[in-house]
Amino acid sequence: MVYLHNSQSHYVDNIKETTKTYYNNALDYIGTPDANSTVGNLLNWASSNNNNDNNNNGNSPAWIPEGNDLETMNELISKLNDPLFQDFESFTDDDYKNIFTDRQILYDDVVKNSQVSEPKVDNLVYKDDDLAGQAKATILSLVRNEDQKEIISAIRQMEDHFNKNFNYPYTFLNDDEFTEEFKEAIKEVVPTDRILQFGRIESEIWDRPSSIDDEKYQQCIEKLDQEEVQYVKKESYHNMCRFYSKNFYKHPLLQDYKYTWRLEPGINFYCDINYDVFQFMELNNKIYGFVLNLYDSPESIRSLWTTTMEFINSNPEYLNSNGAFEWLKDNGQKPNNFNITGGYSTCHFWTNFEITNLEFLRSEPYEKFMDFLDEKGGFYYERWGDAPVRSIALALFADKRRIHWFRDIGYNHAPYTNCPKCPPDSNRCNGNCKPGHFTPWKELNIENCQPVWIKYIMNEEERNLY
Ligand SMILES: Nc1nc2c(ncn2[C@@H]2O[C@H](COP(=O)(O)OP(=O)(O)OP(=O)(O)O)[C@@H](O)[C@H]2O)c(=O)[nH]1
Ligand SMILES: [Mg+2]
Repeated sequence: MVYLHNSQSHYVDNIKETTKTYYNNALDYIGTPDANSTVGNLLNWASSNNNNDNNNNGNSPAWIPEGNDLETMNELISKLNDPLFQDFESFTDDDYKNIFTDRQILYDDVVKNSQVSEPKVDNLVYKDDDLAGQAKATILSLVRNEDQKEIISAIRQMEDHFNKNFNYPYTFLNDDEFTEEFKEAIKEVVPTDRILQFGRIESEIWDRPSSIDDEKYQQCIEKLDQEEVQYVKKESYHNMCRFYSKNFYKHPLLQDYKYTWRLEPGINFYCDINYDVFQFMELNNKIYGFVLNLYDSPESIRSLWTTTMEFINSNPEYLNSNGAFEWLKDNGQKPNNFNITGGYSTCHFWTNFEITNLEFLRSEPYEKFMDFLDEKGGFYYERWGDAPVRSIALALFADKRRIHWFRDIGYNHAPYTNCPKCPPDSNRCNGNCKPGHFTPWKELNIENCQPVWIKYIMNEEERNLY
């Protein structure tokens, strides 16, 4: 259940409006025989949030207003205005080199040299347990028909390493109709009892909104193209980033789910995951799980941070006093990124892998933040990615203890890998990847922001969790 503050009935109205938009479109969705009832449920859900009910099946709500006093809010804002290294003006090239070297040593120490098996909690759920496969969760893939081969490879690996034991459903979304060939090909690679949902995203949700000025858009992307911002000339990429930031979790096919695990074409999983990761999230009160975190291309998000601070200055009550602020404010590894963006490290969770508690995305701060960003037009006038957008929201509004690094999940999306070192008696990863080998290109190691997360965000308990 999403928790809403007493005074948020206008927010409920917004949800209802969005719901109605989807309702009007839902009849066209593929593979949604019960579209009417799904949407009916959603409308009930939206109204039921009006009664200020924060009961969440024993689990804490994904977002709780902290009720900080003015002084605390001002302190939090001033932390967000300060760089992590305040004495940076006196830094020499050697100082920067030393920071990076120390961080690489830390990364090696934690990832290359420390053995990892499973989280040391007493509530892991294994395949024959009652709770196995019982989370309200789906594996989610936004994909095109032409990505059939690559998504099938990803599904096979998901099944082999995890889902054969847990039988979670898959949800496939597309801005176009899925072909029969695509759907049949997917059905062929999974067991017959696997639930598969195929949904279409309506063009009014997917396409560039009419509020974007066409001439300005063309001028902006020309300029960013000259700066070699990747994919900036692909309008579909802008659409995808906006969709994954502010809309995917409102899709009717996702309304009954609390968690999604995002799966992209062309990725690799290297290690068996023998416990139910969704139940790990649920039973340990996590709202977000990631495996890799990186620095971003600063030219693609030139005004994202200043826009964010504009939002925060008007809505300081959303800040979490236990947010991952240092991670946002690192200026020791890629100071140019920090300067170009006017104060953001550009550190972000690499969202091609993400396990998300959707209740966080459906919460008031996240939704309001998305509306604010969308109005500014940066998904098109720049090329704001869903990864920095989601990451900033999490680092500002969520308690950092509820964001989990799945150190144990061996994963690759080229050119980066998270590869754990297994104990000698384990064949969980079967030598499929090289422990601690972040990338085959040495010069790309500087793109790794994980050492910042380890050093400044994780506490002793989290470091010893594996
Ligand atoms: N249906 C659909 N899916 C898309 C479109 N563009 C991207 N996607 C999906 O959105 C996700 C991210 O897109 P990618 O092209 O992989 O973006 P990326 O990971 O930044 O880029 P790569 O490094 O090339 O993988 C993937 O799951 C894609 O399948 C599109 O136009 N239509
Ligand atoms: Mg990709």
